[in-house]
Amino acid sequence: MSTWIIVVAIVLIALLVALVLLARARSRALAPSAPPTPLPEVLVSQVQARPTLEEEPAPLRQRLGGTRGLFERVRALTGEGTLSAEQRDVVEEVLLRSDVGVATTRAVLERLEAGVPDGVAEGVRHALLEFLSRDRGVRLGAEEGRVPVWLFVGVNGVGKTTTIGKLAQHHIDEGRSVVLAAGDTFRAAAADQLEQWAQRTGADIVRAAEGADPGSVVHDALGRARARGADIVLADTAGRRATNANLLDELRKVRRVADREPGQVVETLLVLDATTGQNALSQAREFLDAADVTGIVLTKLDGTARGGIVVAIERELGIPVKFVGVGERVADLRVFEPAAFVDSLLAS
Ligand SMILES: Nc1nc2c(ncn2[C@@H]2O[C@H](COP(=O)(O)OP(=O)(O)O)[C@@H](O)[C@H]2O)c(=O)[nH]1
Ligand SMILES: [Mg+2]
Repeated sequence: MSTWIIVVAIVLIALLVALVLLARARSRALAPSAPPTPLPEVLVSQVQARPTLEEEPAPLRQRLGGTRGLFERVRALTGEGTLSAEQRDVVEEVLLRSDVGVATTRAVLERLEAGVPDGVAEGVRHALLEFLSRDRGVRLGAEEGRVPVWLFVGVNGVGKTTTIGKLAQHHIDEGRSVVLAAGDTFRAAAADQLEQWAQRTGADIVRAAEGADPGSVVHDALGRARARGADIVLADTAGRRATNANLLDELRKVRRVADREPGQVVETLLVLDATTGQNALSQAREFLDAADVTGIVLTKLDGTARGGIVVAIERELGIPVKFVGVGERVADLRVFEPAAFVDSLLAS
């Protein structure tokens, strides 16, 4: 008897559920269908920028998406021969907005005014390449019996430590043994960050307690490198001090130690953050006097940077950009290649 009651109850409940579902389906069918909501732009760009898991280098034009977007109006200019007034205005506005800077923009326009036989975009491409024609090879070897040192300088937060970590991986991939010198002793966290890179890449590291003399860290790193027959020392430095004069003095001292036997500074790389635009230029000028800079590393060209700053820096400072950072992964540190860079902005 009770079994029957349960069976009837289940059947009734099932009927009830079916009725409710039917009613909901009908009301949905009758309701006017809402127009599909477009994805907000910001979400789209985040999804596109999401790093993939593999370390395959993404095409440069994709990493430089922001700057490429700015150059769209130049790429769209048609016609050849002479530059019209409207075309001139477009080129001027785009170059200025992309941080090429006033002086360099003027120089590009002068060249275009002489004629654009292959079209405006091609003319701009040529002019920019002309300003990026320095020798940008890096030195890996030192004198007999000395250990080559790459010294990294730049203000706090520009990407020095990250760049060192990425470069350590590149050197190791090419078969060189690397010693990292944690010369930013301003905060313990700076050495911790470098130590993480050492663990990740298999590089050796020399570090000291917070507040220790950065010169002695570099000195010890050189001793270690020589004892172990390491191929290169990558030396981190602090990007802040109580006053700027202090910082530059300290850099001079660190440099002297790094350049004394058994060490030899073969590259002093000034790291600049591309997103700071024209500010990066004035920062650079301060460091140039103090540090004998042999090359620039321009980081954060992905994101909101306006990549024309590469051209401004190289033309106005006369120092070659040797590496660019286009993201946070190891594969995002690239040897700077002007043709690939300019093509990624101007080729259709
Ligand atoms: N998007 C992006 N972020 C970067 C790049 N290089 C460095 N960063 C980030 O910039 C921040 C500061 O870097 P860090 O190496 O600590 O700067 P440091 O103070 O000069 O040593 C970190 O969050 C890095 O991940 C780059 O090329 N692109
Ligand atoms: Mg650092």
